[in-house]
Parts: sequence; C-alpha cells; structure tokens
Amino acid sequence: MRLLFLILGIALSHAALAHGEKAHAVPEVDYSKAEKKPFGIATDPRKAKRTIRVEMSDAMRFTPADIEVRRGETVRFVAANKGQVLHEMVLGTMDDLNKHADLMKRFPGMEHDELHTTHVAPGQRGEIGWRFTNTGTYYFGCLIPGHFEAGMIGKITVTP
Ligand SMILES: [Cu+2]
Repeated sequence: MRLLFLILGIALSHAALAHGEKAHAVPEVDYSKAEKKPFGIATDPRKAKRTIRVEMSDAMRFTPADIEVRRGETVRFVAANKGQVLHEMVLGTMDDLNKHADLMKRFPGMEHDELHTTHVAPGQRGEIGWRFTNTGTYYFGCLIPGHFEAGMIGKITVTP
C-alpha cells in the first residue's frame, strides 16, 4: 500500500497531493521509476558513497547551507531537525522552489511526498538519495510557509 502510494506520488504532480505523510527514513521505493529532474534523479540512498548531514533549525537555517558535489555523484542526504517545529528539505532549481513556495502560501495545508523531498518532525531525521546528473547551481529549501521567506535555503554547486 505504501509502495503503491509512493509510486503514485512520483506520477502525480505535487500540487495534486494532500495527505499527512511524515518523514520516511528508508522509503521502500522502486527507484527505477524515478523521474529525471533538471537537477538529477532520485537514487536509492543505500547506493550512495557519500552522506551529507544537514541540520535544520527553528532559526530557519540549514547547516551547512553551502554544499559542493561532483557531477555523477550520488549523495545520501540526512536531514536532522534540531528544532521544535516541522521542517522539510526540498531539492530543486531556484525557479522550482519559488513556484513551490508560492503554492504552499496559497494552500498552506498542502503537503508533498516526492523523492526530492523529506519532511522531518522535530527531533527526527529524514533521508533523500540523489544523483546529480548535471553541473550547475541548485538549491534546497524548507517550503513550510514563512520558512523559505525567512531564509531557510541552501545551495548545492555541482562541479564537472
Ligand atoms: Cu522549516
């Protein structure tokens, strides 16, 4: 059931999703069906050689907020919520994140459970497995209303 839902989640636009899913530690996902994005593709985090731990705080900051990876590298992001409120980590281009933040403002109850996203309850950790297939500058943000605007954003530079 959960697997089916996650597969549906890949197929559906995040705007169409509205449900109360919480953080997933190791999602049971068929990564062969992952959708390629301009900033890469979801990959089983267990295949990553590199783990990057990112802390999220109620000061609306990610630490570190500046990450460098190489093109072709698969990273297991571990997002640790050190605060008292829900935070999330959403990978994307700046354009993606801005659009998504706008949607979140218009539909504050909206939640999303896509493979480039993890929602993390206070004191918990979430994971994203991601392979960066293109060079460039990408971002990660917390799109919970108010957080992104307060500066809860980080940068990922993908070098050749
Ligand atoms: Cu946040």
